[in-house]
Amino acid sequence: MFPVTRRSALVLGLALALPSSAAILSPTRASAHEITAGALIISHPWARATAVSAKTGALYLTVANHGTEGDRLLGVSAEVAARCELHLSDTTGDMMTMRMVENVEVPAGGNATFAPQGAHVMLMGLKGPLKKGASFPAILHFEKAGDVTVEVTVQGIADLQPSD
Ligand SMILES: [Cu+2]
Repeated sequence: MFPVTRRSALVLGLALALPSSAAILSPTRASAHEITAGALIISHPWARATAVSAKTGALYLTVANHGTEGDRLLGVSAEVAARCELHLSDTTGDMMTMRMVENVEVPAGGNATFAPQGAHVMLMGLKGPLKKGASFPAILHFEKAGDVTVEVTVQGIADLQPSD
């Protein structure tokens, strides 16, 4: 519990005065890096920093589906890039290849994981380098959950997992 001061009481009053529809329509922020949208919980959206001249980058996140119906990630939009593609990675020996897919399944009771060396959201035509410590918004387009805006944190260029 936070100490009840005159100031926090005022803030609380303001929050209660907001129309209740706003609370229902906007995704709930459970923590800074976990966003709930309907049956989906999106965690740790992050991207790797890029070299100054790089034209592509990669965005990673985990989508958990707590519902009883499957959903699908149909695409992603981010202003930092000309377009985003959904990519899967295949490793044969020490060769890694990427291929674009139309959508990524988020099964009921399961999840879709985008992580280095696996599936990722490819940022094509970067408008500038992604700098470590910065963040940018991205909109995830789901078949059932609709559009969900997340804030993507830029981490180190060689990081393998989200840091928070
Ligand atoms: Cu790729």
